[in-house]
Amino acid sequence: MAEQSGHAFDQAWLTWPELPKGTKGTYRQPWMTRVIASSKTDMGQTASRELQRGLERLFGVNIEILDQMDQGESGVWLGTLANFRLESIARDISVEQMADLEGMGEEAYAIWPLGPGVAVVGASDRGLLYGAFSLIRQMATMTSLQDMVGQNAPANPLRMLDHWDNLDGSVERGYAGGSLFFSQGQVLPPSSRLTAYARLLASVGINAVAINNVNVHGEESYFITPKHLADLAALAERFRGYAIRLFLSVNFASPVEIGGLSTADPLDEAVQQWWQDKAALIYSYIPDFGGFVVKADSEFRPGPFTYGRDHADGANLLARALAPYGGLVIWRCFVYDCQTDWRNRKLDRARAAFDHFVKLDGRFADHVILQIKNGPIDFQVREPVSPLLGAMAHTHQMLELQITQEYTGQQRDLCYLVPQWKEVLDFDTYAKGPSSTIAEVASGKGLDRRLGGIAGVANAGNDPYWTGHPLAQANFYGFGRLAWDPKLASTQITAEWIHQTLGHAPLLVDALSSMLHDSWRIYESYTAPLGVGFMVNPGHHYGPNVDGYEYSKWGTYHFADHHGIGVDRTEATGTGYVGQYREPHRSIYEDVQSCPDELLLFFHHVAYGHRLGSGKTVIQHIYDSHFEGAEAARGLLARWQQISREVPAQWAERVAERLAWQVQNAEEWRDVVNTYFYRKTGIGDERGRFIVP
Ligand code: GCW
Repeated sequence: MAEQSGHAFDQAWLTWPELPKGTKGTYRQPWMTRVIASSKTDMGQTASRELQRGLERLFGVNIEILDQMDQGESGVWLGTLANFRLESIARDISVEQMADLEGMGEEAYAIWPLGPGVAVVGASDRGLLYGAFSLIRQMATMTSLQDMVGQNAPANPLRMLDHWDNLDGSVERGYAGGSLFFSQGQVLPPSSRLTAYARLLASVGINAVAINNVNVHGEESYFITPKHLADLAALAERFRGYAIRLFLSVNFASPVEIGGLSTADPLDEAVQQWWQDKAALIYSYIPDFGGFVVKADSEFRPGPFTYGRDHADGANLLARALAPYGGLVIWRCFVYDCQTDWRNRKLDRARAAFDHFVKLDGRFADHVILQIKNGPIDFQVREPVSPLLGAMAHTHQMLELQITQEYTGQQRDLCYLVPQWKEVLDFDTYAKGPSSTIAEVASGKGLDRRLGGIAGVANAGNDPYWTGHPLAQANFYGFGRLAWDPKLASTQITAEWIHQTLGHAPLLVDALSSMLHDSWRIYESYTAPLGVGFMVNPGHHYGPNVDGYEYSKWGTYHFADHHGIGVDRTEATGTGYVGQYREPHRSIYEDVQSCPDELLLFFHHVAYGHRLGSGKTVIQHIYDSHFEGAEAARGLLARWQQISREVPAQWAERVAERLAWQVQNAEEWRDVVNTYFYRKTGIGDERGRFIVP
């Protein structure tokens, strides 16, 4: 990997830059140079080595690992609750506290005072690994030892990354080089790069990874056969060392395409047997195999509809095969008609997931989790929250976010998504009355469900910085942290990432944090206005093309004419989509006066002279936001130049290069969008700025 002045780029947020001298004093205690590794399992040893590495880097001293703690000594003690009790060192910790930790599940950990030192206690070895990373993270952000004390467990059972990687090494919607797992038709053998990746995942608590594209075609359909299983098992083993379970995306038509059967009908006995045999085979190679991710009847992928069956039939077929081994079926709800008639304004793609799935509530097997995108359309910079989340009281569900920036700048433009995800997670569905937030619903707790979680479409590849744009690492990091604890403040997540990745200078931390925090709104302001979405170039989805999808079959329209713009999704006069929400959202969105400005064109078709809540007309808002957005994009580059000397030169250059691209992109968006609407409406900019006539 590229290295410069001791900065190994592939360490990302595990770089752990040395703490400034003054801070070291607070922590510099003689006992801190000793890690007592009480757990002797492989994972326990991994945790100890991480802690050793973290402390060495943060404090710039050598740290020794000891097997046990001698009488009267202290240190950073690391072990499981079982080890803790056995060593009878638990004098300051009450029986209740220990029982508490035990009750929080195997992934929980505690940080407890131990004499003058500190103990990191895992409910299991997995908890221990998370505890070790937590101690380092908190030291890197200079948290006092008193403030670290306490127990911690993940809010979400499943914290997952979905890779859209293909066997030829390409990555669908990937903006960070090629696949980490595949190249030229081969599954790559586990490498040090894979270990580095697994460490990054474990450090933020990711515990599941699907490594292949949900669009499963051709050779990837054979992943569940002996042709590839031994190679995949080697990857699974490497991930296992970091408490991560491997999942695979599968092709619903496999029984036909690779099995020689004449049907893939979920109610056909031979098909059921076929999947059961496959499950047995997979588990003989990968004993802790996580399960299948399935995209069915969506964007030309096969599914149960071919056989006149529904999605419960389809998902249950696979669940029955995996259930004996504890495997899960993660069934995606991104199901809609992509061959729609754009001339029919009553058809509405936004309705599709809810219309397909809600009626199936109660019919899904226990091992099925429905995976639901955050918005009803497709990962736009601004969308309302999907009304399907929380709408099925008897079905396991999880949230799907897109970390890879398909529609949010493709890791060329800076767009920090943590603030967007926070808005989604905090949205109240009212599923069980007030405070049924998306965070509660996704975790399963809000619906009294056992399973649940958050999946993110991964944004990393074999790029030396992992993510193309080095600052896009913050999205990767932030996703993991929010999946662990959706209540974390985005400012805290950002600070953690900067301290662990780049350094501790207050100027750097403050200025970079505010750049990151401004970036989503900036991106929103120069792209599609007021929640209307999809004014992108067809196919690759980067850059402006206002009518790119307007007369196509994909179901993503803005309906701009010379009078007005937007999609009427009201119950009164539109597609009725608004009716999928519970109150009070239904009334808020239905009424053009109460609908929030940023979603106005998603829900309503209005005249260009319509006044927004902000007091501006729609057309003036379009002009202002695009002029200001392009200006703010230029500002990001200037802001970076102020702080870039604080980071390694190559890093700084890569970021500067991306920010310069962003300036061009933002100007192109500004000019194309403003010109389009000026020509459509004939209404000039109140402030007389230049728009091409
Ligand atoms: O956002 C769209 C993408 C497709 C993707 C699809 C999906 C993997 O443009 O590339 O396919 O969503 O989520 O299935």
